[in-house]
Amino acid sequence: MGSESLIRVPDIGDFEDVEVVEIMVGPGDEVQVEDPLVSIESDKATMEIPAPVAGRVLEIRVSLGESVSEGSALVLMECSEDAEAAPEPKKPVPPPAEESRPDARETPRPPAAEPARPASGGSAPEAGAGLADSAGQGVHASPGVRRYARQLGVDLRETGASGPRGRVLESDITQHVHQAMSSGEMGRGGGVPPVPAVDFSRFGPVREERLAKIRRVSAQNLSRSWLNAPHVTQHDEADITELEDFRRSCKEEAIRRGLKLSPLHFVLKAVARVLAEFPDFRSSLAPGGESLVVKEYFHLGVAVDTENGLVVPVIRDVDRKSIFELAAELADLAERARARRLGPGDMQGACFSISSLGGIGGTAFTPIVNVPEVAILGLSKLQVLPRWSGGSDPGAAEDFRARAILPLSLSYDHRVIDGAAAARFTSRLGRILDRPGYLLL
Ligand code: CAO
Repeated sequence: MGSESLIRVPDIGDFEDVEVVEIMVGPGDEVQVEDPLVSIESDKATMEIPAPVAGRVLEIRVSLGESVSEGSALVLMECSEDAEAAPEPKKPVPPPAEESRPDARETPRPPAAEPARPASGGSAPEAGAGLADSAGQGVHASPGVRRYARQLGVDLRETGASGPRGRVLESDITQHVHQAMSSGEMGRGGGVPPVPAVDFSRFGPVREERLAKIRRVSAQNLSRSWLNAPHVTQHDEADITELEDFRRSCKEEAIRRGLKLSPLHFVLKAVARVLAEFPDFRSSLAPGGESLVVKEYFHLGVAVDTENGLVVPVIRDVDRKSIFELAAELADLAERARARRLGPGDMQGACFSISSLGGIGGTAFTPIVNVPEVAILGLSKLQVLPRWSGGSDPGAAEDFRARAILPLSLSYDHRVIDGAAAARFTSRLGRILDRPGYLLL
């Protein structure tokens, strides 16, 4: 086994607090000397930090969107047995004047590799990302090529890589877009008239605030989902009076376990159950749109509201976990999402998502499907409402009972799911939530 090296930000001239915009490697990746590890972006330039040694990536010590300066830890590597000693760090190379354009870029000197110090408590932060990962982590491409891909909404993992040592070139992206357009994949959304720019300062004082990276990434993903999938939302409700009684009866046990049970934890379990009966809802359209890929796993994305924007971490194998396990896992994922400590792996692999605004308010909404998933369930705030108990006289006040009603809003991709199937899905979900004992069957 080779020695360990902690790769830090090298001498990058006058730049400080520069944002990490791409992490091109992940734990386990083999890298060669000069392979790009991380891309950072200042107001003036984008810079790639290349590997100073060959070896295997052990840990990512930086998050997307994090600000770094010279000396900040980036990546822990295990050096190859035959790795050469790291080159001496060189003096800063100030960017030439013409590179102060917003799209200018430079490649700094290779960073210094230093022997890793033992961890001093606490785990290192992992890479974070927005809604869906389109960064193409682990794909080799220059910052300019990555920017070009971002502008066109192209996932680098889906393009060819005809450059030396498997690097993606600009021409690979252009070719990918041409192919997608000619196969009709990008047809929807094409020709959307741009929103005209308005000089708001003509009407009063204004100020401009830069959007957080997560918000910028999710804006792109949400637009892509909205433009590609024809959305319909099915609104329904579930009577969760019994389930609420049961939840309250579990409160002390939950506290003993250091947890808080919310209706969402039960809905997760019930959704996994309904997904088992409705395979189309856990499918994706195959490229070309000629067939469905049905997933035989029950990994569910849960939208988490953070101060930097929306992220959707994924709970795996919901069907195999207890309600307490789901509560613990969601609490951990939400905490890490808010601390920007989610890794890209935490946000991949869902077959269906849930977005709960129940803790905040509202009676219904239309969540946007996290494409290529085909459906998403929105939960609004439960209300205690009168419901007819089925007595002979619907006009009699005693035939109305106070019930805890949970509003459900299921948005779906109408290319894959019909309205009747959606109505059956929410009815079945409502029935299971209405009689939580079904979850035991
Ligand atoms: N109706 C009424 N109360 C509800 C509820 C519902 N449907 N769902 C949760 N609550 C209650 C909880 O029981 C909790 O009550 P207590 O404080 O008395 O224990 C309170 O509301 C706050 O719950 P929570 O939101 O912290 O916890 P959760 O497990 O229900 O949800 C999470 C966790 C991460 C999903 C949530 O915090 C969150 O971020 N929601 C926003 C998601 C979002 O922004 N979606 C919009 C995306 S656009 O499609």
